[in-house]
Amino acid sequence: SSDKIDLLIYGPTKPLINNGFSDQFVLHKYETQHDLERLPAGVAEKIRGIAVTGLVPTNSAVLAKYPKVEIISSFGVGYDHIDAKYAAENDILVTNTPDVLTEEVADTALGLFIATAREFIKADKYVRSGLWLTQPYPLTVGSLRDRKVGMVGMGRIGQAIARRLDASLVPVVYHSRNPAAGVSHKHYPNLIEMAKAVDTLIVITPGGPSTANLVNAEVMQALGPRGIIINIARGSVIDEPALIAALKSGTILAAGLDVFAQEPKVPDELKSMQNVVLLPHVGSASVVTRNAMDQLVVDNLKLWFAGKAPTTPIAETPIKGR
Ligand code: 8YV
Repeated sequence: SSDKIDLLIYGPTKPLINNGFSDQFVLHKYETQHDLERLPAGVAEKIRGIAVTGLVPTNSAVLAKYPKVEIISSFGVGYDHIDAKYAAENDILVTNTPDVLTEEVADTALGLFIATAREFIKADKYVRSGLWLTQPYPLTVGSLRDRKVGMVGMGRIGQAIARRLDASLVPVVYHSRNPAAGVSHKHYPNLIEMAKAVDTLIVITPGGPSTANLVNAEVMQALGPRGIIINIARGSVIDEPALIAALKSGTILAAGLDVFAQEPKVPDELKSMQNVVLLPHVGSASVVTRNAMDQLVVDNLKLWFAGKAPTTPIAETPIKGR
């Protein structure tokens, strides 16, 4: 009946989201932008909320089809796949899923850093191949013990990574546009200057146009031949062809990558390199953390339609005044 609330569930299927709503809601589920074209006539006009369940493009061309949409509840802390400016201009509230994934992503970042520096994946292959029977594994050139980390980004996840590095007695500094409140580590307004002063970059800054190719050839040159780059943010933040060239030429030593420019496509050149560790975008991908993220996507929508303030609005679309 007309008092039901029509929701578009857009993106990969998530059982906790599909099963999270009472029969007060009518769910319309579409996985891809191509699938959306099969939405029956008249439905788009009724949609009042959208759950975006993955990194599906939710640009103004998509959003313009839903004149009555009030809220977009997006899965993931990063929302570079959503046109937040369009949402703000059109009075659409956008929520994401921060906090519940912070420690998980920070765990992954530290693990990826150690695995890259200490060659865990190569060493694992060494055991399996039986080579250990012939001779011990060579000492690793990489170690956390003689490193200094420059964080590219010092938001909630960056600070959780820095805390882990503090506990590990690894010196930390950071680059971000503005100093982060309450952070005592040294701030570098200039990324090149920081890259010169450290030998490791851990990239944990939002994606999108403002950070596209932020870590470029010049930054890699400044980092130098001991350089290790860990990316747990977005593939777009690093100039990927420049990274491949820098790894090949020895401009830097190694890289640990959880994210790529054209996921799930990973350049063959990277796959054939021995000095990289490659993960399939699993920073937050445990059952416990993903369940918490799914639940937050559901809760934000339910709160809104119950006339309450959703928990985690993005900065561009504050709750105040709604
Ligand atoms: C998800 C992420 O893999 O939170 C993010 O920003 O990148 C990950 O947690 C992503 O949202 C895709 O589902």
